[in-house]
Parts: sequence; structure tokens; C-alpha cells
Amino acid sequence: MTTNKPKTFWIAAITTIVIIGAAFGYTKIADKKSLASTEDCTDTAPENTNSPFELTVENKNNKPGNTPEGMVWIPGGEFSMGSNVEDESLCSVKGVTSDANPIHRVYVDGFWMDKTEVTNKQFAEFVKATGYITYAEKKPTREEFPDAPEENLIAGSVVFKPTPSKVALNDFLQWWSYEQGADWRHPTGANSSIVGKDNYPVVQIAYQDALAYAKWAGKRLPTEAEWEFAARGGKTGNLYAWGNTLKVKGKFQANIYEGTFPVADGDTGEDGYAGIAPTAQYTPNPYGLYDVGGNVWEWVSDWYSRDYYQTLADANTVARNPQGPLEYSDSTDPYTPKRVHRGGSFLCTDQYCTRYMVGTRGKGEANSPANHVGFRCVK
Ligand SMILES: [Ca+2]
Ligand SMILES: [Ca+2]
Repeated sequence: MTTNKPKTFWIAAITTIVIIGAAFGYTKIADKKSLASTEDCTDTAPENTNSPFELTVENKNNKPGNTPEGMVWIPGGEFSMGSNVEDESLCSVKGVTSDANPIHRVYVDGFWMDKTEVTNKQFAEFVKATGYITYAEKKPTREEFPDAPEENLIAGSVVFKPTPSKVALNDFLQWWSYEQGADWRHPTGANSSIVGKDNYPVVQIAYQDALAYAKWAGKRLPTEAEWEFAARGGKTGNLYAWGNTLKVKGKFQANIYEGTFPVADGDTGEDGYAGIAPTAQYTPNPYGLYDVGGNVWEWVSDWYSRDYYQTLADANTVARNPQGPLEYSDSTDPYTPKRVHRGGSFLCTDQYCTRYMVGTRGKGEANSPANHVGFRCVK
């Protein structure tokens, strides 16, 4: 249905799709009008003799009580947050990660965090217990899309569709489409299924769906600062959750995308998976967290503001338990409020979306689920 969809339906769906593109740094890529060459890539971070990162100082607290099932204790403490300019040029298009500047000092209290992205099995338990219906399963309403014909108001969601051949990476509509019937049980469309995929991360989750699950589970979404503190695993200023080289002893450490993006069969799966992977297939970080780099993007609770890190840095003090800005702001896309995503996904490639780098940021509109966005919780 995606190639002959009515124009009016695209109009209804376009908001969603634009946001997905924004999450990939599309705007900056369009500015560049050329691809970063994979031949230029190195898997070693540049020497940085003037690092803006100061040592991470973990709290010396003990875990409070018994460990909740499937969670690990994150001690909290003070750390340097963000991603610096030198790093962003690594195999990516300049400017894509500039919103993770400047590096600034943050303190977070200790908390429990899910070891893995929330799985299909866990989300199914929630739905069975509550009868919850996700955003993608609901028919779009007349209030949301006042101008769309009735026949175009169909439930579905946005799905990655590889292109038949190599394309310029300046138009994401070439590889994203709105699929009727795509939802968490049918991640890539009505004919897809999660049968036998209990241990895969749940996807096609809108922000409100993640909040509803967290509330039911007695948990909440992490703040962006909590997420990054946890993902860094107590280390200081690393480029990735696992260190400063993309591969360790020649092996990939996360489920990302290798090969020519976004071509059908272009993902070589050199990391072990072409496409989404079950959770916990790679070495966890020092806190025992799996897949904080790659596999699926993870919702965090903060509003997105392009200038938020600058605001915190300008305060010239340690930001204590920052909750994000009071409202969304982004001069490059002012009218579509978004929340922050972190960690990158199985579609992130060194050709441009290197947001599996631990200090970098993504963003998405609350009602924009997709087949590469999930979440994990804290308490
Ligand atoms: Ca992969
Ligand atoms: Ca992830």
C-alpha cells in the first residue's frame, strides 16, 4: 500500500515521517548534499589532548534493598555529559551531533535501571493485564487530521523500507513509509509478526505508550542525564558505551548497521544481525546494561531543546538531577514538539547517523512510533 497511497494520507502521515528524518540528522545531511565516505572511517577516536571531560565520580552508596528483577543499580554521581566537537567528525556528517555540545557537569542520584530494552514479552504482559491499546493501533482521529478523507484515517505506523538500489541520503522518504497495520505486534506491517520474538525489544511505541507501561510496572522513564550517566558505566569521556573504538579486538560491540545504507540487503550484518536483534546479545557495559548503544532508540522523559546543554553549561555550576527543559525548543524545527531519544538503533550507520556514540542525542515527536524506537525504565 505504501507506493500507491493517496496523497492526502501522506499529508496525514508526513508529520510522523519528518520527525523520523529529524531523528537521523536529516536536516544537516541535506545541507551537506553529499555522503560521508565510509572509506574515510576509522574505528579509533582522534587523540584529544584538551579533553573537556572531567573524571566521573560515582556515589559511594549501597543498593537500597533487594534488586528488582531485571534491573541493575546505578550509583549515580557527578560526570561530564555530552559529546564534543572533535568526536562528532568521526565518520559522520559535521554538525549532526552539535546539539550534544558543550560538555557540561551533571550530578544524578542513584537509581535502578532495566538491564535491557523492554521486550515484547514484557510489553505483552502489560497489555494482557490492562487491555492497553497503543497509539499505533488506534485509528487516527478527525481532530488530529481534519482535512484527511475518512478512508485515509487508518491505523498504522512508520516502517523502514530498504531501497531497491543505492540512493543519495538527502530524502528519507525514500526509505520510510507509513504501513497500515504496523504496531507493536506487527512491527513492519500487518503481515509481520512477533511470534517467537519474546526476547526482542518492543517497538512501534509512542511516548505515551512507554509512560503507560512504566506506570503499570511501578517504574518511570529515565531522564536524559540518568540515561547517559548509566550508559557511560562509570567511565569518563568515552566515545562509546564500551570504550573509544567502534570495534574491540575486531568485533562489533552493538547492533548497528554495516554496509550500504539504506539498500535492500545492504546491511551486511557484520555485527551478527542485519536488522533488529534480540536484547542482550553483546557484552553489557560496566553497570550490566545491554544495548545502550544501538539495537533500538530509547525514549527518555526530557523535552528536546537544541540549546539545553548550552543553557546548563552557562549556569556554570553542576546541574543536579536535571529534568530537561520546561518545553521543547529547536529553531531548526520549531513547530513539532519532540522528546529526546538516546542510544541509536540497528539503522545507525557510520555513513551519517552515528548516534550509537554514548554522548549523542536523538529526538522524536511523542506520537511518532517507528520500528526502530523502544525504551527501558528506571525506578
Ligand atoms: Ca546490525
Ligand atoms: Ca538501545
